Amino acid sequence: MSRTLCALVIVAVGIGLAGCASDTSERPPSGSTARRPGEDDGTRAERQNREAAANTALAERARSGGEIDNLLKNGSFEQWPEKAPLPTQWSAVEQEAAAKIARKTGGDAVPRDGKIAVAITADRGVVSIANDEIVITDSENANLRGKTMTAGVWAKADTGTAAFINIRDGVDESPVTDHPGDGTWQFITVSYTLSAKATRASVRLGNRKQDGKSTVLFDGAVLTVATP
Ligand SMILES: [Ca+2]
Repeated sequence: MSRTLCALVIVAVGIGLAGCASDTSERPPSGSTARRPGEDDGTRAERQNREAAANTALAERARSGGEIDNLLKNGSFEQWPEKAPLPTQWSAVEQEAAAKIARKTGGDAVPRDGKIAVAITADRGVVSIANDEIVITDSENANLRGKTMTAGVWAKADTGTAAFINIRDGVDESPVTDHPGDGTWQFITVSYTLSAKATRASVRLGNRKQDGKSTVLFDGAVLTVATP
């Protein structure tokens, strides 16, 4: 199926890109809104309400400059040696994505937080990074399993459906939240209840424009356990 036809199919039916991409890691992350094991319609709605409320709470705290209990060790990308391809604690999700990721200081790309931001230029597929330090095992961070987590980041993009954030837990992933594309710094959030079998809690930030030219900026990423 051609790329154009794929795009038409997605617009028309609003489904994912299954069957159109050769490499699943390069699909636009659609995320799962499906019912979880053991959930009925009522408990599913309850979870979704809890996640929506957590999004609002984190966004309000970030916009007002309130304190956030951030689990990310390098969410603001300040630890990024000049010659390193990626900020410390962050990895490229797609093969060769590192070539599309740049360290931005001052100038046109004034960082939103501290002195360094990350710029991600679109490729023909999705380009994204994810933090890699929060591993979940029976003996490590096991308390995060089943918890509702909220992630947020300051993002800047001139075009819609480009800059996105979502959460991955090693089993599944959350839906995506996009920057509106109005060219200003906006704090975007996403909440997700981790699987009882989660193996990690990672925030994925990327550019899903797939036009080979649009560049988006991210700074000040946070990941928190949502308070009930
Ligand atoms: Ca920064």
